[in-house]
Amino acid sequence: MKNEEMNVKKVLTISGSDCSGGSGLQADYKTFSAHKVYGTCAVTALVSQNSKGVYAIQPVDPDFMSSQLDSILSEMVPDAVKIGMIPNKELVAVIARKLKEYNVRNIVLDPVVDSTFGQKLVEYDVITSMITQLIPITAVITPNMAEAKLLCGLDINTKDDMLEAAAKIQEIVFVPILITGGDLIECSDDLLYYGGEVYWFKGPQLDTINTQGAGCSLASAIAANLALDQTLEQSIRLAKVFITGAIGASIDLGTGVGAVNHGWNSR
Ligand code: PXL
Repeated sequence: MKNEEMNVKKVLTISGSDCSGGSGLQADYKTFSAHKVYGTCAVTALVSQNSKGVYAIQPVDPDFMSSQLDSILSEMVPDAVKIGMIPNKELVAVIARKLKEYNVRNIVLDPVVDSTFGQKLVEYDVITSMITQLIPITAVITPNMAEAKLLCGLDINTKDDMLEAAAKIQEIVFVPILITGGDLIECSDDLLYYGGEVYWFKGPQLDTINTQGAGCSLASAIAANLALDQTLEQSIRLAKVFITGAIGASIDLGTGVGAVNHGWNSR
């Protein structure tokens, strides 16, 4: 049977490589497999890290990024795209240009800035370039509370703060905004905000530090669900269930921050 007949959905991740396997494109690929979609990847950077910290970052050359995207997109337009760490504005420009050239849709952008350990993964002007060039073509952006603060300048500690921040970000970019609430104290509810409409996706605050890859995996699960023809709201709802299970079954690597477990619901 050919792939077309089996109707395998394809999802592209444009992300950094995390050699420790917890986050970045490695987390995205595990998420894609758990959703039974076919993954492709255009690597933005090689990140040397483990459960205790980030030690070196090697961004790819913009021409190489352009070539990776041509290689993939000239042959196979994906059903959805997940974008994670983009280390510099030159790469933001290439990615935006190529996604527009190939008219790619269902783009989920996780505006990654810091690693789990608080170290910067991207240059300071990346957010501004994303706002002008990349965010306008996305189906949803998925900032955590710290990233949302960078987008709008407001301190975010509570659910009310999340609402205020989302409304402010909406004035800057008119696309759906999902602010993830993993850093809330009492719960980890996520807020979807679009055009004044508000949806809360409820989640418990789980008692673990092993959350490496949670943000990456949530965004790639949303992309996988969009590829599988779910609505945005349903894609987020399913992704929230997936990531809550994966954090609940997270893997203690024994040294620093452990990783979420993508296989939590398979045998
Ligand atoms: O979790 C954010 C993130 C995204 N992408 C890569 C990373 C990290 C965190 O360390 O290494 C490649």
